[in-house]
Amino acid sequence: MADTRHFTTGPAPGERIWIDQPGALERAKREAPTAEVRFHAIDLIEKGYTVIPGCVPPRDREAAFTGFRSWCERRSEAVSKQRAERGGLPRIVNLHVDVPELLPLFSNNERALAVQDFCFRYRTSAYTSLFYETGSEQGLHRDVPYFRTEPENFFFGMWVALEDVDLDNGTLLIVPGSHRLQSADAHALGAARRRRGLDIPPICGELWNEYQTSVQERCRQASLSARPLQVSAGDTVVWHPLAFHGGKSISDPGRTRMSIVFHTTPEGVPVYQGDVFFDGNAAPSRTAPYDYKSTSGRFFVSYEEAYFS
Ligand SMILES: O=C(O)CCC(=O)C(=O)O
Ligand SMILES: [Fe+2]
Repeated sequence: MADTRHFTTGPAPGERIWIDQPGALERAKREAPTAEVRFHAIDLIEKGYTVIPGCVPPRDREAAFTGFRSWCERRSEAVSKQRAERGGLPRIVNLHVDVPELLPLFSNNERALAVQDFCFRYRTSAYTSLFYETGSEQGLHRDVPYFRTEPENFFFGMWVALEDVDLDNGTLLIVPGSHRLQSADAHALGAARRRRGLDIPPICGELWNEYQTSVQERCRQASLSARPLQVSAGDTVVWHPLAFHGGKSISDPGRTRMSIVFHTTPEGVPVYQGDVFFDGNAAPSRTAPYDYKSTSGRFFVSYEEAYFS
């Protein structure tokens, strides 16, 4: 079922996602196909994220748990080793390629897809996923240095709660309005590193920290702070590519926070990392080199297998 596609539709070079352009609110009100899509598009434009309640029915969540558990059983040695060494199961990258029961959380999540299709103005595909047994407990950040699409800012975080999330089991944290803040100039950060004789690798802790610290500082100046998102199993959160977000630490160590986040793009949009994001001279191709597969009429990038990260 591998389908190496080169999509001929998709954003043009230099195109900006319409929800970031002047007049976006009016356009959302005018053009949204349904009241629900209008509501969530306005949320994304104004707050930089939206919570879509009750998107995934219990049977899809149960199938996801069963698929996850049997994947763990098939790899019981590796799983036990990870749990022992890391003090818990680390996040799993692209588990959806090994566990087909996870795919409907993306492809049948029609209400969340309708919002993204409308906000992209293109059909939504899945680029990667992260499966969490416990919360990420990750500091506040923007995803853009890891997901530098061409053209820029054509992705969403599509995060599905597989169980209820409250203040004790590691909610998502999001800073409302942070998607509209300036940051340090990423190309200037990269150029400063080059002047010190260093290269710009795809993943660079130093540039990442400099960039995220600059966003944190802008949030402080604008008096914007992080909000914990308490959600119910089956809810889906969609965030803007520039939303500043992270994961709260789990205060009840006995609990889990099962969730999966898909990073979505319009079909055929390539995704680069820091070597393009921080390099003003990079000239990325606008053609995605990936093999896509399809399920229920939706494309997702296919990978060899899932891995711990
Ligand atoms: O699930 C979380 O806690 C955060 C995940 C995240 O930051 C991401 O997928 O970009
Ligand atoms: Fe993130």
